[in-house]
Amino acid sequence: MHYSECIPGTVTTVKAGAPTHTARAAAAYPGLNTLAKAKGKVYFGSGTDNPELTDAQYLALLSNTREFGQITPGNSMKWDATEGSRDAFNFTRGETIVALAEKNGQQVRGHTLVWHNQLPNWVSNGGFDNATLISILENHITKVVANWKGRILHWDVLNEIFNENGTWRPSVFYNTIGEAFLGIALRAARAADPYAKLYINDYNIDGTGAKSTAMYKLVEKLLAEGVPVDGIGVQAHLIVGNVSSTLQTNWERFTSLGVDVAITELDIRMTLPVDEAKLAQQAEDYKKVVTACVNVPRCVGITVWDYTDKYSWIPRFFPGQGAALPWDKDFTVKPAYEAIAAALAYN
Ligand code: 9MR
Repeated sequence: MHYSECIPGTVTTVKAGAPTHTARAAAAYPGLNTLAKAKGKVYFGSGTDNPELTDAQYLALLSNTREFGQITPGNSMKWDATEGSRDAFNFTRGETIVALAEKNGQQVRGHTLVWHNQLPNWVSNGGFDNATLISILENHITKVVANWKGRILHWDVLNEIFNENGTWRPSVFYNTIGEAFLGIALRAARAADPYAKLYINDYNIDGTGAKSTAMYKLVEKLLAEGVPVDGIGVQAHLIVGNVSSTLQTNWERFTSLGVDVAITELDIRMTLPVDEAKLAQQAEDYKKVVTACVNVPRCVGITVWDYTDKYSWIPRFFPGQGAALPWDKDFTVKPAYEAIAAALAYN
């Protein structure tokens, strides 16, 4: 039996000679989102991006709510996409993703309001004084968040604010406004949409370490000051064979503060070419991440940073590496898929 026969609307062809054992295994599961919800999670989701939506095979599987109950726009809600020039907003591409999610019955994670990257030149090199930059920041957040008010489950309000050693990452916001920009941003987001849960999102905060401790201490401090923060986003851009053994401990520590944790951009990359041993190790690594989330009650959901290797960001940013996602570039499931499903089903 082919995978395409088992799950209609996902795969239309199976290449002759392609391995089918994992495809058959996948057909034995009811889908990752179904399994995640049965475990008490809010969703299993995927990142996506506007250009990929013209790929019918891609779109059909992305829209399958048995697999994905949540989607995140990979680029189209970022500052460069939404406010390319001052106070001139464009919500078109972001709206395409939100409307798709609503049509499918999926939740949206809004990504991202304040980031040092994909920030237009007019902001980063504008030479604004403190008061002006605060008003620019508040205006951006207020207008973007209000535009999708009531339609966004989580907002990644702050993205990648720490250096690896836990000190503040320099950015036009930090350099001009200082640490106060964090509370200003979070309060503006809460005021514009009281329904959305507000997240601080970062990478390399998977396991314990200096950066994770900095995140923990920041959230503790913000909460003590009455600043609204509902969750910590653990991006989880990981490397095969190199996944921390302290995921659960770290996420328990985060949630002990009274906030949620979401795994927001999960992928586990390998040095190419792909071989069976690497795929097997990758499956083990995915299992580790998913099991840790299952074991932490306030780990609310897992989002892979797109679901197919066809549209992964990894080869563009790390030449010679890739194959980081549970579906390969031909939309065939890898051993990682079965490992995720099993971790959700049996833990
Ligand atoms: O997936 C995004 C890719 O298409 C963009 O080219 C890139 C540009 O910075 O951003 C990628 O997404 C990033 C996310 O917004 C924040 N965490 C790291 C992700 C991978 O770079």
